Amino acid sequence: MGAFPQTMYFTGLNEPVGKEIELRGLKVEGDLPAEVRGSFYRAIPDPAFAPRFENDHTLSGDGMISRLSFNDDGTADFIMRFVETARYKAEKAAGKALFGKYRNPFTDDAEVQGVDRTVANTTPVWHAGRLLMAKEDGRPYRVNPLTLETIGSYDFGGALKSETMTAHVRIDAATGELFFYGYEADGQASTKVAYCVVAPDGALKSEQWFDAPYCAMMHDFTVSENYALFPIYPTTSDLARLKAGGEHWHHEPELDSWLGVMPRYGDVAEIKWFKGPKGCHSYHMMNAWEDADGMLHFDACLNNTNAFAFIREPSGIQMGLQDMVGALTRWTVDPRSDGGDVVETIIGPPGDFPVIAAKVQGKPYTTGFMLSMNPALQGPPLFAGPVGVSFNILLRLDGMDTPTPQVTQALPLPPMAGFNEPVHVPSTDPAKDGWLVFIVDSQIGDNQFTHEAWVVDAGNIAAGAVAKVVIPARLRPQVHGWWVPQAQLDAL
Ligand code: V55
Ligand code: FE
Repeated sequence: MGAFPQTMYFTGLNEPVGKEIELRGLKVEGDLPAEVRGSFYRAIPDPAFAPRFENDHTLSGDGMISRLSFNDDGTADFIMRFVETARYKAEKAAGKALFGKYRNPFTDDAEVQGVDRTVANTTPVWHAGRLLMAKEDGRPYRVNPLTLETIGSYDFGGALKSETMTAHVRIDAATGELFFYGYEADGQASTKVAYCVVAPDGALKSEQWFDAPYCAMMHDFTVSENYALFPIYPTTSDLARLKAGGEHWHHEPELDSWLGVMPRYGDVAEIKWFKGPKGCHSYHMMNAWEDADGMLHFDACLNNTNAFAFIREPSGIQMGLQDMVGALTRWTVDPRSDGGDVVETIIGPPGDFPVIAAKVQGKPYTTGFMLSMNPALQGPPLFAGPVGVSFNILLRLDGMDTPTPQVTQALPLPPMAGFNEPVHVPSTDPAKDGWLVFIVDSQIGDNQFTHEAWVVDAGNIAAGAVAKVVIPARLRPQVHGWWVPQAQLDAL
């Protein structure tokens, strides 16, 4: 077996681990709130085999899924398994990597041509009693939520036509419907986007295809009470480049961004395109919502370029992390108009991994949470993840339904420590804000790390963890997570 490249993507906390884990009866320190009963699932890319290309990076890693569950006896269990994708199984049988570059099938070994090459590494999605490990370049894999055994590639019982499903779905808590899309829906570098609505029972109710203005990395989208909103940022793909063995994505600073808006139960022919600034990019949106005047607000963690160096560099963009400018940014449009330009307002700090309570998805909302960098940190940050440095402060924002949201609370970490994306756990008391659960990684020595699950009161994040579970195993950085209440697991 070859060695992993000694780049930032495979060293330090990013060093591949490749171990499946089963830890039972872990001690829960502190006071675990009674309503934090359920399972916290996480998606972790972790390549089982050294890549065939030196410039490989985090996003190609085989999907691992972990489950932290809180037990009746006051202990916790932590299990983690590979998602046994067709790609993982083929490489395991060969004892080496067979697939080539990130999202470039033209660089694969001839023997795996036509084999599903998705790695199911981005988000554990829970809907209608099914747990899906999603990655935007393919269809999701269904996983047993109790054992984490892989059931197989999932296509909604044969109903889904799209070859892809996003890792960023939206669920309307009031209707129980799942909204998602798949881009490059019929192949590499295609402009075809499939927009899908799934009934609360898991049946695919509708799938409609439309053309994006160009083939863009459509990582996330939003749904408001009445509209579906599709952002297009100029990180683009090109079939000729792929065939020549190039990178899937280049960022194009001179290209316009767009926001496509359509009635969420409407026809894709009704999409109106609103123009945004050139060259910007966002991975994640906090929410979209309609105000009393019918204006539509789209709140995203926006940057002046793509946050990933492995996308900027092949694009010829000479920009370091220090040149990146970002902010929680609101695009406002009138969905009754025929298009035009978005109205852009900066409403919060730079950062990413926005989190809201499931019940305010798509609705006017007061509170959001996000991760950011602490400008007052007294020492080095933790170097890890696809950007190279971990977020080290958790922020709470209030007044999200006003033109001037404010950061009202913060939880900073010490130097050499970083957050993974929190999940929100609702409170049974509607007057309370619920809880945030997440893993904190800390570097304690040369290539030595600790990993702790923290439970924090969403109404008082500055107080820090009310309960903690030390995970006695080496963990790689997570991408996204999901919280599933115990009652929904008991109902299986
Ligand atoms: C992201 C992650 C991906 C991916 C594309 O975080 C974008 C953004 C873990 O995989 O394939
Ligand atoms: Fe994401």
